[in-house]
Amino acid sequence: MTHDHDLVLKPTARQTEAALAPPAGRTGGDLVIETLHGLGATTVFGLPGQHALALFDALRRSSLQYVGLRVENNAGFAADGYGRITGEAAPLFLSTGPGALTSLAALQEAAAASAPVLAISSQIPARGLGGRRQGHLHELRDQQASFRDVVKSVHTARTQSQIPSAIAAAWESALTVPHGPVWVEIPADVLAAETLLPEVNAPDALPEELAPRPELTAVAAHLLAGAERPAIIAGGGVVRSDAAGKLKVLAEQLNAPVVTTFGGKGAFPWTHPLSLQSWLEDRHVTDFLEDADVLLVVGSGLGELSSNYYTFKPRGRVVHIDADAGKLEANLPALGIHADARLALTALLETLEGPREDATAADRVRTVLDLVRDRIASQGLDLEQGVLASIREALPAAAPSFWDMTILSYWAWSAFDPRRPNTMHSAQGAGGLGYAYPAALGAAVADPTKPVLAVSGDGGALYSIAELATAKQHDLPVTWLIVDDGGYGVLREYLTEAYGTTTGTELARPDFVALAESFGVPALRTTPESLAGDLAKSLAAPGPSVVVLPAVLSLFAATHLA
Ligand SMILES: Cc1ncc(C[n+]2csc(CCOP(=O)(O)OP(=O)(O)O)c2C)c(N)n1
Repeated sequence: MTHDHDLVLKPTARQTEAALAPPAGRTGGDLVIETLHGLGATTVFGLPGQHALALFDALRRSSLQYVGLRVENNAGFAADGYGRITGEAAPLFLSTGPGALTSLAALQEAAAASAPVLAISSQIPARGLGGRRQGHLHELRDQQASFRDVVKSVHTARTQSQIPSAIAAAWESALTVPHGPVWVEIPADVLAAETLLPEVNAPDALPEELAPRPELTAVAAHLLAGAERPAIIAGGGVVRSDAAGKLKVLAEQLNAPVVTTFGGKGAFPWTHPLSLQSWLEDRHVTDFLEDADVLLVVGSGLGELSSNYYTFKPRGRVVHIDADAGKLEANLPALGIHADARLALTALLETLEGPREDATAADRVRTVLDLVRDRIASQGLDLEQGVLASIREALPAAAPSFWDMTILSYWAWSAFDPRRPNTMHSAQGAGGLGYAYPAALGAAVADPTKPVLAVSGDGGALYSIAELATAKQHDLPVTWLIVDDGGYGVLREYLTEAYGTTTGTELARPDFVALAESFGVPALRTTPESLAGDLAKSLAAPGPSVVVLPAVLSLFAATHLA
């Protein structure tokens, strides 16, 4: 059935005039750029290659800002950081074969964290597609196959006329909830050939809304209204759908305590009387959640880290809202509601009638948090808590922070107050090392008015050390805190715990301060005592900086192993 009365199909006079007289010297690369521009992109991340020359050459003719990184994996992380901060699809230009494949780990994180990244890669010339082994440089038998398991959707443009549609479809896919990375590939000859096609004008891409089914929210609202001890687990979906405000109103109306997952940091105010913060790796919190008679899980898949390593066994009814249908009931039987967190919370607020009174909720929350605090205090980990407190003191409330797979981050997941929604990010989705610094650079590109903090260990820092050059080239206001403990500290702990000794974890390192300075990036060595002041100064200074903290930090004891 068509609804052609709804559409204006006749080109305007200006569209016709422009279409009949396109500028000369355009290529397939220009069609890509014009489509991206028409879709609203302003910034492109990437790294050029021989097959992608026309793509990069077309950038020169456009108003799009280009930020080149030094390794494709880092470019992917930068696009992820940009996508998380802006909520817009972040274009990532890659070349065929090795260039494309080097981005895979970053795209895995974007997929796990639902970050909208639009990867556009070159491909061998079209006549070689389909597995013909013509022996092109960078040739893979089936390049797409390497990405299909990682990204949300794969799109190919075999001809120039397919370029606008392929990119618009990919854009739509990246921005339909759950957001995620998508993959477009275009053969080198299609990109390079001069085009006779008119300039791409107003391409359409309308991400789909995912509203909850009313019969399900009716049941969910009924359960919550009648609960005696309701509780809420809020995940990254709440932050991504910009629903922290709705969640706060709902929690207050229900008098329901809220715990935020590591991906959902900032979804609920840390110091709110109903806030259980994010102490998910603590048995006291797990016990509290298990005791809820109705548990609302919103925007979290209740995976390993959100379920205290799958030890969490709720006894009440579970209402599970998630935009990813594959995650509904993947871990627990529940009333599953396949929906965007914001729309589902809105539906619940519209359905619930009046507040649920509960004079004890805030007291029960305080009791649990006291138990958690006492347990941590008994472990003699003052250094770690002091370092986290210094970072919180130095970091402005609105400034984003990006955390690598390092011991201090595992502390921060549970213990750091992010102050605002969508300010604290890590690679907790896929767990790929080297995320923090390039993602922080992407965030600084997205909003250069705020300082950004990246936190890495010495091991993770070496994954992205080359990006000091990118930070310098674009004068990005990122302060990089490197905690140098002489090796892969967390694996040193794990190996020693499991086998009594450690192997492969001790690392020779550069002098990070001298190295940063050689890139033209100001750097200093600090101590736990001077950290707060040194960080605050570095964050307040314009442009990039590095702060190195030599320290051996320990993890807190995990209760799921007890
Ligand atoms: C790409 C990738 N490779 C390997 C790992 C395994 N891994 C997790 S943490 C870690 C060590 C991190 O060391 P460092 O950055 O120095 O931080 P620390 O543990 O010392 O605090 C490694 C190798 C990983 N998560 N990702």
